[in-house]
Amino acid sequence: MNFNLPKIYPITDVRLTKISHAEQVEKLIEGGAKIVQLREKYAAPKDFYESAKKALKIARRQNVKIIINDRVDIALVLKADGVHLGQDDLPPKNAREILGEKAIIGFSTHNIKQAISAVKLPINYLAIGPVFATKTKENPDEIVGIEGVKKVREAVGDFPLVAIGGITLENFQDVLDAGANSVAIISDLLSDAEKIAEKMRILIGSRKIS
Ligand code: TZP
Ligand code: MG
Repeated sequence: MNFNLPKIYPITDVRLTKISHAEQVEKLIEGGAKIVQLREKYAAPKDFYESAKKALKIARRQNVKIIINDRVDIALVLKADGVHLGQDDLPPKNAREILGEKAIIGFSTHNIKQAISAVKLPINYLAIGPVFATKTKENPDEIVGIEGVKKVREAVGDFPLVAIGGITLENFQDVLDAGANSVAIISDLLSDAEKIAEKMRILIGSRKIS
């Protein structure tokens, strides 16, 4: 279940960017993304399937991994690289049975207790968040802050850890310094569709914006 988690983990959002998942993936790859999660909370499953298929085709050409949010069925049928599941989604154990040993399975947690339980599951990484306030997620859990990331890191040893929620080009390095292997970012990276590739490059180069 070993998997090298890229430092920057972008997640798509069609409502925010007003461009397709495939176009977002294209721009993110142009900026150097090595993994992208496709997150779709509003489209019909058929439409998400169709748009994820296009995004996956682009990612495959560039050897970039695609993780599907929520939908194990879509990940399976498209042979995506994996799935990202929340506390109320299909349990990781069942997703593992469906997708097989090679699939990357990520699992969201929102506090220390959930994070400690998560390391016993057949997952490749766990996510903790929201770290900071976020407008992207409906009904977000309580923010955990930088201190929360530090505590989770201490509690889970060297288990692959993604931090999410309110992470920006300004604060992402602090979150990595607190012990996250990777930062998942939606709005600060995607809010201006014209700047996606440029921001991705800045994040990967770890340079501050001027
Ligand atoms: N899970 C916890 S916070 C969040 C999710 C999906 C939203 C992150 O979006 P943003 O815009 O980077 O705060
Ligand atoms: Mg979910």
